[in-house]
Parts: sequence; C-alpha cells; structure tokens
Amino acid sequence: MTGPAGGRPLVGIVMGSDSDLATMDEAARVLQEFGVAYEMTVASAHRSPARVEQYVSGAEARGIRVLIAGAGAAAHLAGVLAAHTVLPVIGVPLAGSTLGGLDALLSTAQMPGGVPVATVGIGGARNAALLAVQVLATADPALRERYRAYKARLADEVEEKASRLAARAEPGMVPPHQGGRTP
Ligand code: RP5
Repeated sequence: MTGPAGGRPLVGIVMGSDSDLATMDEAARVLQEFGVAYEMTVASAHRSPARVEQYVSGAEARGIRVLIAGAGAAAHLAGVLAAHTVLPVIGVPLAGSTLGGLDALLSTAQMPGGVPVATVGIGGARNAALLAVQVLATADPALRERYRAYKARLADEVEEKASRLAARAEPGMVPPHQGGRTP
C-alpha cells in the first residue's frame, strides 16, 4: 500500500447516497489496483450538512491528501468539501436524475472563482481515482512508475486492437500506414 505505515488512507471517497456506490466503487477498484489506501463514506451536502463538515474537518489530520466526491442531481458535495478544506477535491458528477447527470456536471464544475473542484466527466469515477493517483505520484516516485506502466499498458491495448482490426482483411480494405496517418 502507498501511504504511511499502518495503511492509513491517503484518499477519501465521499458520496451523496448509497445509491451512488455502484459507480463510486470503480474509484475504489482503481485505488486498490495502484495499492493506494483509501476510506469511503456517505455524506450528503443537503441532507446531512453537519456530517459533511465533520468528515472534511478531520480529513487533513487523518492524513488524507486528496478527496473524491461523487453526487448526483443538484450536486453540491464536492463544492462544499472544497469550501471547507485546503486538500484538492475531485468531483464526480453522477447520472440518475431526470437530466441524466447534466445537472450534476454543471453544479460540480461551475464553481465560483477561488474554490476549484477538478471535475471529471459524468460517471467518471475511474478517471477521478486515476487523477488522485497522479496527484499522489507527484511526491511518490514508486507510484509514478506504476502509473507510467499503466499508461504503457493502455498504449499496448490500442496496438493490439489496431492489429486485430488490420488482420480482418475485408475486401477493399487497404492496410493502414504506421501510426494510422495517411501518406
Ligand atoms: C444525490 O441525490 C445523491 O448523490 C444521489 O446521486 C441522488 C439520489 O439520492 P437517493 O435519493 O438515491 O438517496 O444527493
């Protein structure tokens, strides 16, 4: 695990409701893959503002370095966390409302000047965790190398997909040039 001895969490994942868990679990899985210790809880900016404040006020002292906040509808969780802490906050707008997450995207991303929330795409819990890993990796060379290896695997997967497609040999299909560029 990356982090101080005893596996103290470095990332705090907060979500507005347990109905957000299926999506936010993707963030947890990424952190597990990278060996980053995390904690996870439910706290709602609207339904339990005192719990949000209590959670975030102790985060820094617990050793948390990055917060990930997932919420749907008129999502204010990430913004409220950011209002209460100097830790970086990554917001995950969640779908599920009648507006399919567009409401959450706008209310998470459109923060007033001075209080940033790094907002990923709708349902982007995986990217939120990857961004958290990148933030932590700025001060952790071993984690940075794991992230570099992950990027290399991504590129390898694209090469495999391109090779499989090239091997299809459909009538009229000309083999692609290296790098997919036209001459
Ligand atoms: C938001 O309202 C939550 O983050 C969730 O996405 C949405 C619906 O919550 P539940 O009614 O399912 O508890 O605050």
